[in-house]
Amino acid sequence: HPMRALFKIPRNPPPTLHQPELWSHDFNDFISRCLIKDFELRPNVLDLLQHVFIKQTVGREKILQKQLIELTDLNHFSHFNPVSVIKAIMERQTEAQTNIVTEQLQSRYSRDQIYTYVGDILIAVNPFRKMEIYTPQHTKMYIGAKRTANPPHIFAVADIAYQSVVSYNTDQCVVISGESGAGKTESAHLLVQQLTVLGKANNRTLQEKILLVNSLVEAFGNACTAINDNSSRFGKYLEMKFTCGGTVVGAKICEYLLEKSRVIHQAVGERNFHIFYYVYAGLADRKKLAHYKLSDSKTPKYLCNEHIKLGPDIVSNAFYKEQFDAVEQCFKVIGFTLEELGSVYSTLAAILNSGDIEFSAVASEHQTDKSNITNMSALENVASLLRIRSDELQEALTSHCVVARGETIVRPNTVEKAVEVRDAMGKALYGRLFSWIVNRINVLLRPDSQEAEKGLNIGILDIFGFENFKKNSFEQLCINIANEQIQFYFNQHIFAWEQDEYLNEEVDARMIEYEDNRPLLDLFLQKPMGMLSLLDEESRFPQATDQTLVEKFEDNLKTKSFWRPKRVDLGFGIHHYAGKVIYNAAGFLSKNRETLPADIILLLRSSENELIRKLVTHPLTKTGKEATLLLSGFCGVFSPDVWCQPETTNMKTQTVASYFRYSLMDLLSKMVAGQPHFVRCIKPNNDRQANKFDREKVLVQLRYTGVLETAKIRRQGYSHRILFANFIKRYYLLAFNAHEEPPVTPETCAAIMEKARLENWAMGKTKVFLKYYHVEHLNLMVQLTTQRIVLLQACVRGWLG
Ligand code: AOV
Ligand code: MG
Repeated sequence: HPMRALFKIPRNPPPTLHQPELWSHDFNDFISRCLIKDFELRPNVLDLLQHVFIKQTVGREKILQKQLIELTDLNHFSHFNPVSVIKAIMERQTEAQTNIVTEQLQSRYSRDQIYTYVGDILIAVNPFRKMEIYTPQHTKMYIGAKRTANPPHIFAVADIAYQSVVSYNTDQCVVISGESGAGKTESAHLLVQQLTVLGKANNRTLQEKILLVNSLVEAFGNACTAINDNSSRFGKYLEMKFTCGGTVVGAKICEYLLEKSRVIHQAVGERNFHIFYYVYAGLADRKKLAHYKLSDSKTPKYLCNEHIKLGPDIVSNAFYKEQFDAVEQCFKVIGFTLEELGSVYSTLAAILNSGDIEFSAVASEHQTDKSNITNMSALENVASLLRIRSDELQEALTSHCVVARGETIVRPNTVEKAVEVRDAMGKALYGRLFSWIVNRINVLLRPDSQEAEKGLNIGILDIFGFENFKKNSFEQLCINIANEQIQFYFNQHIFAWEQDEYLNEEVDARMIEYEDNRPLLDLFLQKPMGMLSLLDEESRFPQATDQTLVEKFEDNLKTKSFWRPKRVDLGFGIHHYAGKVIYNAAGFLSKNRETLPADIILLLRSSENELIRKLVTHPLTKTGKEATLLLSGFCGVFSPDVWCQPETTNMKTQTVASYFRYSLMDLLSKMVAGQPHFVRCIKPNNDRQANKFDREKVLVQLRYTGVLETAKIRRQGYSHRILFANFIKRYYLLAFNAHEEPPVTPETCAAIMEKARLENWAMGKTKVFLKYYHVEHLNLMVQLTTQRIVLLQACVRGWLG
């Protein structure tokens, strides 16, 4: 039949289509469900149309025509020709899909419904204002509720993750993604909030502590950027630990890739990490500035930008003071000692003071490249705060040792070099302080060993979102690669694995095309010719410059995703999955090398302050060999071999790029271990305004995150695949008597499915393939059946009694 050939209609249409009651009574609903909700014309709709048109059944054409016109806006048809209608519908599919999802989101957004499900993925559109949907009533409403019983909500995601942990005893992982300012961090907070309630933390303090941990690490790891006033400058993976019974017993944070360069420099319109301002204002309030060698009239250099010029701006800021009190409270509740707190403040104050150490060139007859410290008071301040000797600090900043032919020679530092050492010290101290706080939190919130052994995890991933500023540097490159990697994980999980499984199980499902960003990740991560490897290689040459680096990129990276824009010095462009970004390679090499001279490390180790000594004694993060081992042991679908082969050359110092690579793999290995749940945050406008829905902006995000393709695969694909035996064990009650033991065969499964009146499932070789709504339906039916059995038994007992 021509229609069959044209639309590849299966020879045996599903039996239900021949049951007229299905489409005659419920016709409108059926069509609209297929066309609108599924965002595409499914084969069975074609079947249905064929059935109606070709058999000219009961003169329904007029009604159908009207309905189709209403639904699809195909009013330009002068006469009703089924083939052209179907063709036109198909042509408009792509366009319609995109528009329908956007429209849906927009109309919901205008009704204050910021959450929407696409399949089992939650889309969250940032409201940019306080919503009354996180009250204790809402918390209650979403506990153990069927998904369709309540409007979509982030609490429902927490509930599903929690119920899965308890029912299936497997780790879960919630992956939150979206561009900068889209609402990831807020979503992560809400998840933790709901999970602590679900986990019925019987000791209230633990519940409180877990909630506070988030705020605490954010005070240290978040900052105001041009895009987001509370932008995460690190990646955070928070694991909540549960017993098999579902009680929360502890938590653990892994932090990734803190943007340390922010300590010493902030771009125009941006700020340093929140904590510096909080501490400054808080200490002023308590008249303790002098104690920490800070001035209330002169702002430290590291905090200066065009927003804040004067000390008083910070000192008299009431919000900062409040935040300082809150942070201190967090520290105390979580269990930090007062002594530790004092050391934390001293370290922060030392970093701020160190930024004010200035150098001048000393011109002498023999050596013109020596440097001198011009303001000794700043040096003294730093030394006293760090509890080290100031003369040794002076020496470590203005000179360095070289070992030549077994002899140690002291060489002076140029002003440039001295500034580099000073800044490296500031960055290192801050980075290590941050890691120390996180480690300390982990110790304080560790469940006692017995519980931890059998423990289950729900991990929540909240990283820094995709960024594209006017000027993008090394930090943006790392952030965007991390986002690229998360997108890859998403694709692998949603598309690649799914399709592999269909093939293996010989299930006939239509393949969905999606944007595979693997080539891009290869461009960054491949060894030895990927961008990060090239950067490392160039970082090893002392005479290399940022210019030679970009040239090296240009010579080696031959792909359309990389280009050199004209008229931009040191510029190069990357076409990321989320858009094109122009980077500026100025500073790439020094940012990548980031070496803290041994003299400084040794000096800090001699500190009389225990915390300072700790910061430089133990490597707080895995380095060198250990990292390489992890990398080489972790290859697979998520990280192909070419990304994680061990280093071939022996790097004396670990570079930021190689540490970054290690962190990415570490992060992935954690995510892969759990069953994922996805939350996609969408930013409705660039102005952070409430009630403003910029359609174009949303469309772009929907396109690049693959939400539309996800919608398709979640509708067409089968989100649940259950082994025959497990399926029968869970659901046999629906078709068999309680005492029966039906054989583990596909036929038994089919019998259950038919009894439950489900359609559109598929039978694999070893598994039943179900859509998520099937599982919900089955679970509900089992619940009802069990209730009925219990009732019956009660009645029978009543009769007998
Ligand atoms: P991000 O985490 O995705 O950005 P945030 O979670 O920090 O984004 O959200 C940015 C701002 O949007 C917040 O400070 C809130 O003002 C607002 N917001 C987000 N979600 C909600 C919500 N559910 N209700 C009310 N306001 C909200 V970045 O960390 O920059 O990638 O690196
Ligand atoms: Mg964030």
